[in-house]
Amino acid sequence: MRKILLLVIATAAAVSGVDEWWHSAVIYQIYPRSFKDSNGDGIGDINGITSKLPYLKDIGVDAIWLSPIFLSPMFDFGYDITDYKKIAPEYGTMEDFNKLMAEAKKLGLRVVLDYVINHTSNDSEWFIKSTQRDPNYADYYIWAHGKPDPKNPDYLGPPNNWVSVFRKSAWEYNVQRGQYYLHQFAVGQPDLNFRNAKVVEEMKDVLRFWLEKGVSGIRIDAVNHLYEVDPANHDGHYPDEPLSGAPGATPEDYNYLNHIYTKDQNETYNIVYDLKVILDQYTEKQNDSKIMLTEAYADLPKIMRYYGDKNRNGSVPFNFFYMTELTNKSNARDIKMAIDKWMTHMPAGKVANWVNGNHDQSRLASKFGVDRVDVMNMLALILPGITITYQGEEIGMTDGHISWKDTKDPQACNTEDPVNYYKSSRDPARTPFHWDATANAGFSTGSSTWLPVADNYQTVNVAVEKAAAKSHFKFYKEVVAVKRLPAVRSGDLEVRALCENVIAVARYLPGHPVVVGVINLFDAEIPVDLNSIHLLPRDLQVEASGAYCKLEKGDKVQKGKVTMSPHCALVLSSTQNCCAAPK
Ligand SMILES: *[C@@H]1O[C@H](CO)[C@@H](O)[C@H](O)[C@H]1NC(C)=O
Ligand SMILES: *[C@@H]1O[C@H](CO)[C@@H](O)[C@H](O)[C@H]1NC(C)=O
Ligand SMILES: *[C@@H]1O[C@H](CO)[C@@H](O)[C@H](O)[C@H]1NC(C)=O
Ligand SMILES: *[C@@H]1O[C@H](CO)[C@@H](O)[C@H](O)[C@H]1NC(C)=O
Ligand SMILES: *[C@@H]1O[C@H](CO)[C@@H](O)[C@H](O)[C@H]1NC(C)=O
Ligand SMILES: CC(=O)N[C@H]1CO[C@H](CO)[C@@H](O)[C@@H]1O
Repeated sequence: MRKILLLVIATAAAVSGVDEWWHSAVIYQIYPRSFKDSNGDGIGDINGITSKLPYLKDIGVDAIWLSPIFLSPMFDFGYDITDYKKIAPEYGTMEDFNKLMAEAKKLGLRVVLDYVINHTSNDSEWFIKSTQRDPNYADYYIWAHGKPDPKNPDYLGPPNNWVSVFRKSAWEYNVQRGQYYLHQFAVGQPDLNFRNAKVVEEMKDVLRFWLEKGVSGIRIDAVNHLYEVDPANHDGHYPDEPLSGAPGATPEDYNYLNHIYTKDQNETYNIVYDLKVILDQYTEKQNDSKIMLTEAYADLPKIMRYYGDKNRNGSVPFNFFYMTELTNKSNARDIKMAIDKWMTHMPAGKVANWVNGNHDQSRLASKFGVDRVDVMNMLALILPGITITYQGEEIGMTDGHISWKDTKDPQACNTEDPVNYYKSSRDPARTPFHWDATANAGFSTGSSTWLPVADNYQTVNVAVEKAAAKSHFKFYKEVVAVKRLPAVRSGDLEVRALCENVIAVARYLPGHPVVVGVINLFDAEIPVDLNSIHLLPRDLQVEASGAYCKLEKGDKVQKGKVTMSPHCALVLSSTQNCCAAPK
């Protein structure tokens, strides 16, 4: 029997005296523009966040991660930064930020910031000086000469065929400098040149600036877009990318090309390790373990390299496999495979993480269906490591419907297509948070909000779900409490697809109760027999009961028959400690 325990998922051992808080943590992503508006201008802000910290403390989250709050013209809502050390006025002031930090500290909440180094805004002082060829800034960005157009030799076209993530050429001509600059995203977001050591130093300085303010880590945006191919290896030119052959793609579409020169370059990993050294220095200096999260949509072996190895500490790369591999139709086997995939590829001793959504993706309740809100929240919380929750997932917020007229996302506006724009739009996942059933969902006292509030706010909101006997919110909070139990914090993992529609996730730690999460994906009741989970003791009690379960918290059941209501997600714990020999 002890064999199962050898299939140990090693959780990183505690080092030094520092509390490695993030090795089992709930990190809550706040999209500041849509969380809480404190001054009635229809736009969320820092003081709004501060006012809601007690809500987050009450749920039991460990840290908040803030999407960008820095000075920006907001062509891409803060992912285009003018000055990395200033706060966007529509979000507040540095004083407001300091107040947020102080309040968070008082409540024992940590703060993680977005660190958007793929590019600056084009109104950044660095960029303006670069267009003027100021010797200190001339090489801060990726500049290249145009290529004569074969049909019109007087016209210098873009240097090569590269396409922006937001469609069309990734190159924009700058008249002042007489050259093209690279922008992998919007025109107003020139890419920084990370082959320039001064740029790297500059960005390290930004990191130290925020660490000095006491933040507990960073999330690096689009990290795999940081480096482009080194032109020194291509006769001083940036070579064309090969065609992908994607059906239906036109030369203006990002998926028209195979991005071998603009993504996933080897230098990317080293910069991640280098930045982690700075975080580790502050871990020691402030006796507060600093986390680095990295975002990269890439294949699994590439993603795992961000974790680092024996010689270099790395980051926690976001696990997007739930979002990319699972749908509302996935069965128990599909879910088990998605979990196993991450756990088996992750290097030993590293910390796993589970992501159900973010500001770039359809919301959990829309992607997986409202029926599966408890299922996906429970999985993210009960599996080992870090739970990332995007604001609203805890109450099952769905995507809002945003008309073409109200559309704000540049990725959608750039389609210039009033019919199909919604396929590219990230606005539906960014609508304001639902606090209660009052006007603007309690998000703002203003006459309008930057994006319209989703129309189901009167039934899906914090106030209603807090008052209800059972709700997604109540279940979420119960499972956060379960995450603190020793077996869930640091125990071993066993995942079972018991049949097409039932999945069980057991967590064991010798000397402690076993915790098992059980899920019924089906729309009918299923009597579940957990006897095949041998190390699970016979007598169990309900620790957390999803919105659709008949069983209540505190109910006693035996492992041979657990009656699972349709779409029920349930957490049980054993009344005996692990791991007595099975009878
Ligand atoms: C650092 O923090 C840990 C955990 O919070 C505490 O136990 C330890 O005493 C602290 N060490 C120092 C040097 O302050
Ligand atoms: C920045 O780019 C935007 C278009 O995205 C343009 O309207 C604006 O004039 C540019 N600003 C500068 C300083 O180049
Ligand atoms: C990138 O690194 C990998 C793994 O170390 C290596 O196999 C590969 O050849 C490198 N690629 C380039 C273009 O240097
Ligand atoms: C990695 O991080 C740990 C914990 O902060 C630290 O003790 C260790 O020295 C670091 N390792 C390296 C190679 O920097
Ligand atoms: C699943 O999602 C698809 C695509 O979003 C949708 O058309 C379908 O109705 C959903 N099915 C269920 C059972 O929710
Ligand atoms: C993956 C990704 O797109 N990351 C960010 C890099 O910058 C763009 C443009 O500013 C952001 O929208 C992305 O979120």
